[in-house]
Amino acid sequence: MKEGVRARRAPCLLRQLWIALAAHVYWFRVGGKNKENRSSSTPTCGSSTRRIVVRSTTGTKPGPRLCESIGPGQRASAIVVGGQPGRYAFKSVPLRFDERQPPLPEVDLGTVVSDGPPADIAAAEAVVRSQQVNEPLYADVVRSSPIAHRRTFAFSVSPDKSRFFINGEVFDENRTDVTIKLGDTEEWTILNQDSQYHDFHIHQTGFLVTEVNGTPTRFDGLRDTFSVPPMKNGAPGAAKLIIPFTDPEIVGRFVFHCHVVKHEDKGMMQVIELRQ
Ligand SMILES: [Cu+2]
Repeated sequence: MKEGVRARRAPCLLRQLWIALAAHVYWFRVGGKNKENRSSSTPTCGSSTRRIVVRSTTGTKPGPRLCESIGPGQRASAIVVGGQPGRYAFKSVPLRFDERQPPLPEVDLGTVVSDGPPADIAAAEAVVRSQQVNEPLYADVVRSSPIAHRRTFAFSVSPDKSRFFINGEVFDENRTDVTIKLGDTEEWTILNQDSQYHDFHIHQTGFLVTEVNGTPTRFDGLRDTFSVPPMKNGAPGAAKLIIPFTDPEIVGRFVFHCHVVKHEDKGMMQVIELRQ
């Protein structure tokens, strides 16, 4: 397998059958170790926002797709049921990263080899279902928390692309951009006023994505990075987040920024101060 892609048989970790191809169970973890948004010809997993696809290369028809956008710094895990014994391509699918540029082409990420005795999928699923915890999901606790403040942050770029802004400002480590009280849960709207994806990333806490371009999402986990879609037809891309600033250990100054290194280095970063 190439960098950033691992697969192993993991029937006990089965949570959801995303793809039912045949008799083998695999656990896929895909992530961007490299935070650069490199050119499309760079065959590094997660080097830019991708869609990940698992497709049969031994059958006559393409297999179903696992659709998850993976931006710089993002990770995704999925359980899939593998195919008949054989070799399977693991690759990204073309993605228009920048509305003003042609789509990034498909990139080979690795090869999955399926062989050995079939896993007992029904038994694996039964084990997982028996492990359910009878407590509210933390994501649901966050989702239902009262919102102390609502804020909007617009991500934009100068015409010559030399400066990358959040709310019209470039990063200044001596400036505090946002002051927050410990214990508050806030709703942030991230607007992308540029033609390319920007990857919102915050230090010290996860966040829930509740809406993308006005459409509610029901992903039941917290993230630390999310690719905010680009501006289209004059309308900015938009992601709505709920962020719990509730952990006493994170009191102090920290940052949020675009996870594309070239963008954060050119100013797309701000300072939060979380106070007691
Ligand atoms: Cu960016």
